[in-house]
Amino acid sequence: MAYGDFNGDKAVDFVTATSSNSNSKVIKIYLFDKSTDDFLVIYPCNPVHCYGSDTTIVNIIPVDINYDGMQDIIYITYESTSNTYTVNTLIQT
Ligand SMILES: [Ca+2]
Ligand SMILES: [Ca+2]
Repeated sequence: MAYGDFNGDKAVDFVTATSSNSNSKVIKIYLFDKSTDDFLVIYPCNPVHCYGSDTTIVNIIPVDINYDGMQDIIYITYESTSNTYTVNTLIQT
């Protein structure tokens, strides 16, 4: 889990890589909605399961990659059959 303000409303949001079949495969962003005091859940990947059973999301790092003032996400995946780590990005548009 990592924290950041992904929609620029100055309320802290968070992002998780959730587990499925003991591996972390689904990235969810929880945006805090100040009007309802609750979180709105966003799945950046569609369909919900971004990766197959051989791939695990091992780390998530919120960062503004393109310096536009909006928080983006770097996440690292591990693919077990090829034994490789990959750095991936989710950039807000
Ligand atoms: Ca926010
Ligand atoms: Ca950005």
